[in-house]
Amino acid sequence: MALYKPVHRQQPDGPWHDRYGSGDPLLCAAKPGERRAPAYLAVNPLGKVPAIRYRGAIMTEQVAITIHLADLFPRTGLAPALNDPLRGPYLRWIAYYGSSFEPALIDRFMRRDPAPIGQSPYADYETMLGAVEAQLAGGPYLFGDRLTAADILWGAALSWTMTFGLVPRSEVFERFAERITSRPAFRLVDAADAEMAAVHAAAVGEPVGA
Ligand SMILES: N[C@@H](CCC(=O)N[C@@H](CS)C(=O)NCC(=O)O)C(=O)O
Repeated sequence: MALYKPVHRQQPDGPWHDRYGSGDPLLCAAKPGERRAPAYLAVNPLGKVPAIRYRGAIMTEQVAITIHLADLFPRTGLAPALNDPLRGPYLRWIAYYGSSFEPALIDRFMRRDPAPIGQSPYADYETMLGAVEAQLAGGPYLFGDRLTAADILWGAALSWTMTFGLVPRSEVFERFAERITSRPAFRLVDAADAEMAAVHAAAVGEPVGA
Protein backbone atom coordinates (compact mmCIF):
# COMPACT_ATOMS: atom_id res chain seq x y z
CA MET A 1 0.00 0.00 0.00
CA ALA A 2 1.34 3.43 -0.90
CA LEU A 3 0.51 6.31 1.37
CA TYR A 4 0.56 9.94 0.33
CA LYS A 5 0.63 12.24 3.28
CA PRO A 6 1.72 15.72 4.26
CA VAL A 7 5.09 15.42 5.86
CA HIS A 8 7.31 13.42 3.61
CA ARG A 9 8.51 12.79 0.10
CA GLN A 10 9.40 9.68 -1.81
CA GLN A 11 11.37 7.31 0.34
CA PRO A 12 11.38 4.03 -1.52
CA ASP A 13 14.34 2.70 0.42
CA GLY A 14 13.33 4.06 3.80
CA PRO A 15 12.42 1.89 6.74
CA TRP A 16 8.73 2.54 6.17
CA HIS A 17 8.81 0.77 2.88
CA ASP A 18 9.61 -2.44 4.72
CA ARG A 19 7.35 -1.71 7.61
CA TYR A 20 4.28 -1.38 5.38
CA GLY A 21 5.50 -4.59 3.82
CA SER A 22 3.55 -4.13 0.61
CA GLY A 23 6.35 -3.96 -1.91
CA ASP A 24 4.83 -0.64 -2.89
CA PRO A 25 7.00 2.41 -2.46
CA LEU A 26 5.88 4.84 0.17
CA LEU A 27 5.18 7.96 -1.83
CA CYS A 28 4.82 11.24 -0.09
CA ALA A 29 3.73 14.73 -0.97
CA ALA A 30 5.76 16.67 1.50
CA LYS A 31 5.51 20.28 0.50
CA PRO A 32 2.78 22.41 -1.10
CA GLY A 33 4.96 22.60 -4.23
CA GLU A 34 5.20 18.82 -4.41
CA ARG A 35 1.47 18.47 -3.96
CA ARG A 36 0.86 20.66 -7.01
CA ALA A 37 3.53 18.99 -9.15
CA PRO A 38 2.25 16.88 -12.09
CA ALA A 39 3.37 13.62 -10.43
CA TYR A 40 1.11 14.18 -7.46
CA LEU A 41 -1.72 15.80 -9.43
CA ALA A 42 -1.89 12.50 -11.30
CA VAL A 43 -2.70 10.91 -7.94
CA ASN A 44 -5.12 13.58 -6.78
CA PRO A 45 -6.02 16.38 -9.22
CA LEU A 46 -6.87 18.53 -6.19
CA GLY A 47 -3.32 18.23 -4.88
CA LYS A 48 -4.71 17.20 -1.51
CA VAL A 49 -3.53 14.60 0.96
CA PRO A 50 -4.12 11.98 2.15
CA ALA A 51 -4.30 9.48 -0.68
CA ILE A 52 -3.48 5.82 -0.83
CA ARG A 53 -2.69 3.40 -3.61
CA TYR A 54 -3.69 -0.16 -2.85
CA ARG A 55 -3.32 -2.97 -5.38
CA GLY A 56 -3.00 -0.43 -8.14
CA ALA A 57 -6.10 1.56 -7.25
CA ILE A 58 -5.76 5.16 -6.15
CA MET A 59 -8.01 6.39 -3.43
CA THR A 60 -8.46 9.90 -2.06
CA GLU A 61 -10.82 11.49 0.50
CA GLN A 62 -10.03 10.84 4.12
CA VAL A 63 -13.55 9.73 4.96
CA ALA A 64 -13.50 7.03 2.28
CA ILE A 65 -9.95 6.05 3.24
CA THR A 66 -10.95 5.68 6.89
CA ILE A 67 -13.84 3.39 6.01
CA HIS A 68 -11.82 1.37 3.54
CA LEU A 69 -8.77 0.82 5.77
CA ALA A 70 -10.90 -0.23 8.72
CA ASP A 71 -12.73 -2.72 6.48
CA LEU A 72 -9.46 -4.00 5.02
CA PHE A 73 -8.09 -4.88 8.44
CA PRO A 74 -10.99 -6.54 10.28
CA ARG A 75 -8.66 -7.95 12.90
CA THR A 76 -8.38 -4.46 14.37
CA GLY A 77 -12.10 -4.57 15.18
CA LEU A 78 -12.38 -0.91 14.19
CA ALA A 79 -15.21 -1.38 11.67
CA PRO A 80 -18.66 -2.68 12.66
CA ALA A 81 -19.65 -5.44 10.22
CA LEU A 82 -22.20 -4.78 7.48
CA ASN A 83 -24.94 -6.52 9.48
CA ASP A 84 -24.01 -4.89 12.79
CA PRO A 85 -26.71 -2.37 13.85
CA LEU A 86 -23.86 0.00 14.64
CA ARG A 87 -22.75 0.05 10.99
CA GLY A 88 -25.22 2.79 10.07
CA PRO A 89 -24.36 5.16 12.94
CA TYR A 90 -20.67 4.40 12.35
CA LEU A 91 -20.93 5.49 8.70
CA ARG A 92 -23.07 8.43 9.70
CA TRP A 93 -20.44 9.90 12.01
CA ILE A 94 -17.61 9.31 9.60
CA ALA A 95 -19.57 11.00 6.80
CA TYR A 96 -20.59 13.79 9.17
CA TYR A 97 -16.93 14.60 9.54
CA GLY A 98 -16.53 15.33 5.82
CA SER A 99 -19.99 16.64 5.00
CA SER A 100 -20.80 18.77 8.02
CA PHE A 101 -17.79 19.33 10.27
CA GLU A 102 -15.18 20.25 7.64
CA PRO A 103 -17.32 22.77 5.73
CA ALA A 104 -18.28 24.36 9.03
CA LEU A 105 -14.70 24.46 10.16
CA ILE A 106 -13.54 26.23 7.02
CA ASP A 107 -16.31 28.82 7.30
CA ARG A 108 -15.28 29.38 10.90
CA PHE A 109 -11.61 29.64 9.96
CA MET A 110 -12.44 32.14 7.19
CA ARG A 111 -14.74 34.04 9.56
CA ARG A 112 -17.58 33.56 7.10
CA ASP A 113 -21.22 33.25 7.98
CA PRO A 114 -22.76 29.93 7.01
CA ALA A 115 -25.06 29.90 4.01
CA PRO A 116 -28.75 30.35 4.91
CA ILE A 117 -29.84 27.40 7.03
CA GLY A 118 -31.75 25.80 4.18
CA GLN A 119 -28.65 25.74 1.99
CA SER A 120 -25.89 25.25 4.56
CA PRO A 121 -24.73 21.62 4.70
CA TYR A 122 -24.24 21.92 8.45
CA ALA A 123 -27.12 24.19 9.62
CA ASP A 124 -25.02 26.43 11.86
CA TYR A 125 -21.72 25.94 13.67
CA GLU A 126 -23.06 25.59 17.19
CA THR A 127 -25.73 23.11 16.18
CA MET A 128 -23.24 21.10 14.14
CA LEU A 129 -20.72 20.93 16.99
CA GLY A 130 -23.38 20.44 19.65
CA ALA A 131 -24.46 17.23 17.94
CA VAL A 132 -20.89 15.90 18.08
CA GLU A 133 -20.57 16.84 21.73
CA ALA A 134 -23.88 15.19 22.57
CA GLN A 135 -22.79 12.01 20.80
CA LEU A 136 -19.55 11.97 22.80
CA ALA A 137 -21.05 12.96 26.13
CA GLY A 138 -21.86 9.40 27.23
CA GLY A 139 -18.35 8.27 26.36
CA PRO A 140 -15.86 6.95 26.49
CA TYR A 141 -16.19 6.73 22.70
CA LEU A 142 -18.71 7.83 20.08
CA PHE A 143 -20.59 4.57 20.59
CA GLY A 144 -20.09 3.99 24.29
CA ASP A 145 -17.47 1.38 25.06
CA ARG A 146 -16.99 0.39 21.43
CA LEU A 147 -13.89 1.93 19.81
CA THR A 148 -14.20 2.30 16.04
CA ALA A 149 -12.33 3.99 13.21
CA ALA A 150 -14.77 6.88 13.56
CA ASP A 151 -13.23 7.63 16.97
CA ILE A 152 -9.75 7.73 15.51
CA LEU A 153 -10.87 10.19 12.84
CA TRP A 154 -12.69 12.42 15.32
CA GLY A 155 -10.10 12.19 18.08
CA ALA A 156 -7.35 13.40 15.78
CA ALA A 157 -9.58 16.10 14.26
CA LEU A 158 -10.78 17.48 17.58
CA SER A 159 -7.25 17.47 18.91
CA TRP A 160 -5.88 19.68 16.13
CA THR A 161 -8.93 21.90 15.81
CA MET A 162 -8.81 22.65 19.54
CA THR A 163 -5.12 23.43 19.19
CA PHE A 164 -6.01 26.03 16.55
CA GLY A 165 -8.87 27.42 18.62
CA LEU A 166 -11.48 26.45 16.04
CA VAL A 167 -13.24 24.09 18.43
CA PRO A 168 -13.76 25.19 22.04
CA ARG A 169 -11.90 23.19 24.69
CA SER A 170 -14.95 21.71 26.34
CA GLU A 171 -14.45 18.99 28.92
CA VAL A 172 -16.11 16.44 26.66
CA PHE A 173 -13.90 17.23 23.66
CA GLU A 174 -10.71 17.43 25.71
CA ARG A 175 -11.32 14.15 27.48
CA PHE A 176 -12.15 12.38 24.26
CA ALA A 177 -9.24 13.81 22.25
CA GLU A 178 -6.83 12.92 25.05
CA ARG A 179 -8.22 9.39 25.22
CA ILE A 180 -7.65 8.87 21.50
CA THR A 181 -4.31 10.64 21.07
CA SER A 182 -2.80 8.90 24.10
CA ARG A 183 -3.46 5.43 22.68
CA PRO A 184 -0.21 3.54 22.10
CA ALA A 185 -1.09 3.07 18.41
CA PHE A 186 -1.64 6.80 18.00
CA ARG A 187 1.67 7.57 19.70
CA LEU A 188 3.39 5.05 17.45
CA VAL A 189 2.10 6.78 14.35
CA ASP A 190 3.08 10.17 15.74
CA ALA A 191 6.59 8.88 16.37
CA ALA A 192 6.68 7.42 12.87
CA ASP A 193 5.64 10.80 11.46
CA ALA A 194 8.46 12.49 13.33
CA GLU A 195 10.90 9.86 12.17
CA MET A 196 9.87 10.22 8.52
CA ALA A 197 9.92 14.03 8.80
CA ALA A 198 13.48 13.88 10.08
CA VAL A 199 14.54 11.53 7.28
CA HIS A 200 12.86 13.77 4.75
CA ALA A 201 14.40 16.94 6.17
CA ALA A 202 17.85 15.38 6.12
CA ALA A 203 17.32 14.18 2.54
CA VAL A 204 16.39 17.64 1.28
CA GLY A 205 18.75 19.50 3.61
CA GLU A 206 16.01 21.45 5.33
CA PRO A 207 15.12 21.86 8.99
CA VAL A 208 12.27 19.64 10.18
CA GLY A 209 8.92 21.38 9.72
CA ALA A 210 10.19 23.73 7.01
N1 LIG B 1 -11.33 16.44 0.31
C1 LIG B 1 -10.09 16.01 0.89
C2 LIG B 1 -9.47 17.23 1.56
C3 LIG B 1 -8.19 16.86 2.25
C4 LIG B 1 -7.47 18.10 2.75
O1 LIG B 1 -8.08 19.15 3.06
N2 LIG B 1 -6.16 17.96 2.86
C5 LIG B 1 -5.33 19.03 3.35
C6 LIG B 1 -4.57 18.57 4.59
S1 LIG B 1 -5.60 17.93 5.80
C7 LIG B 1 -4.26 19.33 2.33
O2 LIG B 1 -3.89 18.49 1.54
N3 LIG B 1 -3.74 20.55 2.43
C8 LIG B 1 -2.53 20.90 1.81
C9 LIG B 1 -2.62 21.52 0.46
O3 LIG B 1 -3.71 21.71 -0.10
O4 LIG B 1 -1.55 21.83 -0.05
C10 LIG B 1 -10.30 14.89 1.91
O5 LIG B 1 -11.33 14.88 2.58
O6 LIG B 1 -9.43 14.03 2.03
